Amino acid sequence: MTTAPHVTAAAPVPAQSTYQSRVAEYWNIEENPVNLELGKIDDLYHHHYGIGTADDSVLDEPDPTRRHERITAELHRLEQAQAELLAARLGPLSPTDRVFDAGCGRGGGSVVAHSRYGCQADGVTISAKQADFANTQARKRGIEDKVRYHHRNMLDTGLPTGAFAASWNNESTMYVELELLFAEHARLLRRGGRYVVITGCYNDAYGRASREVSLINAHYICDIHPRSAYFRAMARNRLVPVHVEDLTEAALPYWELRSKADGLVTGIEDTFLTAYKNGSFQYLLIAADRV
Ligand code: GPP
Ligand code: MG
Repeated sequence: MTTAPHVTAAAPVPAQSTYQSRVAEYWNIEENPVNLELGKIDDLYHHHYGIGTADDSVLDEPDPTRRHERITAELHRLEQAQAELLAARLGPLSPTDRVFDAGCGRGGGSVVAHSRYGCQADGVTISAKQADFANTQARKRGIEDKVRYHHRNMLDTGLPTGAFAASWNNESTMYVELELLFAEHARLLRRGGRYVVITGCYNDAYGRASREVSLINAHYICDIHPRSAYFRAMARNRLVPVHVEDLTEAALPYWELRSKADGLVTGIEDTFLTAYKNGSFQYLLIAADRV
């Protein structure tokens, strides 16, 4: 007697969900002057906001061209301060250490970490355009052997297990499920490694997501998590917070200045200011140890 071979066709699994493809599309065509003009000042291209006291005298500059240059430089200085604050929490690190930049954008954060510690960095972005841009920048700096960018999904990086001394998300967690994200960070980090996130989260004490939080979600095609979700998902993935800092107050001067920066505004500025001021939205840094 013969039996028919039992063939079970595996259900096709998309490498990237429709949502992820839409997000990639956004970043593949994104060319906001607020990102490109700030970045080209010193070839450090950031996709996050700024913190700290702003020098408002730039607004009083009488010459229009000079005024625009000074506002651009001041916004960049505040964004750079944010990147340095995050990088300072990653260490101590040595040149033999590897770090992982989840949602690396045009690459500025990895360059900041490498410049500070001499460490090797791997950045991952879902946008092929951003990965190409960032690798071109690394080549221009002559650090392409130390700082590499990959067009990959931060939830499934293919990078080696336990190989990283530190990792971070700088304003990129709102694009992914936190449980999946932190499982990947916990896999990549060595025991005792450091994870740092800076993020906008909605405030559980306010209630649910406010109108402003929903507008921010629609603007960037993201899904801002509540503050509680971070701590729950970290606890379930071997990430133990060692430092938590509310940066909401420190974020206001950047948004006040950006809202007056003709030619750089994107239209989301007043929404951020309202969301921070009405208490529905918080700008948070969490540093955690991988145990
Ligand atoms: C800024 O990137 C960050 C995001 C798009 C993620 C959303 C962040 C939250 C805190 C909700 P960007 O620098 O590309 O934005 P923009 O073009 O507005 O400067
Ligand atoms: Mg920006």
